[in-house]
Amino acid sequence: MAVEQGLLREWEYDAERAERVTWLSRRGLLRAGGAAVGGAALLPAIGTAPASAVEGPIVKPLDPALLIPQGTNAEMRWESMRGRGYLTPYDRFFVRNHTGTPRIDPATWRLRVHGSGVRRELSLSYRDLLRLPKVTVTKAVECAGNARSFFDTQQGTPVPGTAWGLGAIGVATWTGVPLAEVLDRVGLTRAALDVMPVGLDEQAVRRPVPVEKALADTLLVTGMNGRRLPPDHGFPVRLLVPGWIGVANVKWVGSIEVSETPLQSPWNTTSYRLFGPDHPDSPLLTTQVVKSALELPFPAALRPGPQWLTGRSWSGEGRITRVEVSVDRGPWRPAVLDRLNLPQAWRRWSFPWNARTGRHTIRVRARDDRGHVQPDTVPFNEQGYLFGAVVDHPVTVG
Ligand SMILES: Nc1nc2c(c(=O)[nH]1)N[C@H]1C(S)=C(S)[C@@H](COP(=O)(O)O)O[C@H]1N2
Ligand SMILES: [Mo]
Repeated sequence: MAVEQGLLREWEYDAERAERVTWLSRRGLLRAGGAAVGGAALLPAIGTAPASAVEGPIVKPLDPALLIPQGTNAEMRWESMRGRGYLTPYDRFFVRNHTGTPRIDPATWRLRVHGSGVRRELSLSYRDLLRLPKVTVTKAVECAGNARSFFDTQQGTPVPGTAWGLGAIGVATWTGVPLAEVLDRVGLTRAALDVMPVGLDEQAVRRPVPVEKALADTLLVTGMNGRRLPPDHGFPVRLLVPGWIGVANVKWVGSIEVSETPLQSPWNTTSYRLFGPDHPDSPLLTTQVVKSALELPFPAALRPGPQWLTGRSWSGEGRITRVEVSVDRGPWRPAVLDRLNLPQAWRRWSFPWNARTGRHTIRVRARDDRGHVQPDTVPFNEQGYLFGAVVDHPVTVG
């Protein structure tokens, strides 16, 4: 279980304490409670009986200074992260809803775990779940289509789908029950293969993860940034699949199917794969690629003179080890990296720039500890996923 052991110390290092973490790992403390819930929770599941949910638009206020409306979704404004702490505050955390946000009553909600891959079915209430051992981790959730608009504006190959800039990402502390704890209680069969959480939204958004990933570090999340998980982000319970594309992190989970045979849904067959001539095998998307963003509006306007450009870089597979900046296609120069560098989250950096009047292009490229470096272009795919190329950020100084 990947618990961030160093979380508290890293927080103390962080200057901005506004979204201070209050829920640190209580795994030890909750052990006894976890054992006690076993008996009460192991009631046979009767039918599916999902909580009835009324679905509507995004619930939280959408401050135009913090978020850009994108249909049923909202994109974080990167300039709203300048000078902020490590975490993305709730008020500007992006929202990606295929349809809308269902309002779910935790009193009637149940989580049903079933399928050919479990020895006995299980049905948990919200209270049952809260009594299981919990951990807190700091991880990014990022849409597979983040930065999709650059397929059009930078590579001249428009793609359908939400035309995100770079703001379909956020980093939060997620508090939840390791999915392994629940799968322990149902008892996996030897041949258990796929684990599919099903959302209680209109389309029942669902996408399987392999049992290995489900057992490794996947969480059933009930808390975000030290508070109860908000409706738009999946209340009462969402999945956190660290490092994987956004859609794996299914919100409003009502049931989980464990199967001995491969599971399919629209979200792993007709979408969230790479389609196109450059991808003859149509690979399934799992982990996220390396990206970087400046904490500036797009395009940006700045005053002339010496100043610090700031931004963040991230990777779905690990930690960021190098960030370089190029002005007007000049030489790549290293940025100054912040010490705090959590895997599958992001790393903040800054770059000194003496801005001269005129139009400029700022480019940022990062490298992760697996050796992945942001390329200049990415091969086309029809649905515009994983745009990890260096972005040309237009800046006017005057
Ligand atoms: N049930 C459900 N889960 C979902 C979605 C959805 O529409 N319905 N959207 C997915 C996608 S595509 C992304 S990118 C993330 C976004 O999480 P957020 O809205 O908390 O930022 O949730 C995922 N989980
Ligand atoms: Mo997404």
